[in-house]
Amino acid sequence: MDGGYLLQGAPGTGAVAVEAALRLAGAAYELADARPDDSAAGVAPNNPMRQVPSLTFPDGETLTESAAILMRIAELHPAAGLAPGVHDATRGQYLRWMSFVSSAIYAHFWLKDDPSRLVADPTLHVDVGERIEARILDCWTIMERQTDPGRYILGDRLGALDLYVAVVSRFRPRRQRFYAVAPGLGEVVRRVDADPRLATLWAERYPFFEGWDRL
Ligand SMILES: N[C@@H](CCC(=O)N[C@@H](CS)C(=O)NCC(=O)O)C(=O)O
Repeated sequence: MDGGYLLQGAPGTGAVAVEAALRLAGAAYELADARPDDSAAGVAPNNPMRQVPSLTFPDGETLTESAAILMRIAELHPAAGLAPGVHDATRGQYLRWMSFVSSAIYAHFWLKDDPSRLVADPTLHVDVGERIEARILDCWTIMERQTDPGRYILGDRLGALDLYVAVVSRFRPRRQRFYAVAPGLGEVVRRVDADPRLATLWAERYPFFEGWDRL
């Protein structure tokens, strides 16, 4: 790893938000892509939840949980301005919404991606999926109403929260439906999508293919 970071991730997952933060921080990292549910591929040793992302830091510590990883990167690279400082007026809201995206929204995908984990009857799986998507849209609606973005969610500087929302809002029910319930946050994530510093990352790890925002 040569003193850099080692990211266990996969394209089109929350790991892409972590990659975005590392790139904006100017931090060198290596990728070890893995299928999230595949212990043989090496996910389980880093994350017993068999999920990505996990990030091994230059000091050898490995963290799981995307929100914690993003916040830790932000605090280790203060010059990148990815998070408000401890005494900044927006610090509380930063902590609040990072936790919210993780716990109220991202956590749903454990069931959304495989409803049989909690619901045995396969005839109910479509309904479960639709109800989860409705709940996710309710959560984005709440975040939209309780935030007042400038160029970015907490003000004029692109930070970890913007990266997190830009990536997680691409998961189902996809961006078109996100834009419909969260137009203000929608403007922010479009700005993040268009940031030239991230163009290569999106192209390589989460491309904007035809219909990406609804399929
Ligand atoms: N709480 C975790 C959730 C991570 C997560 O759900 N990752 C997905 C990929 S986007 C995954 O690995 N899913 C496989 C699974 O849950 O079995 C985090 O925030 O890092």
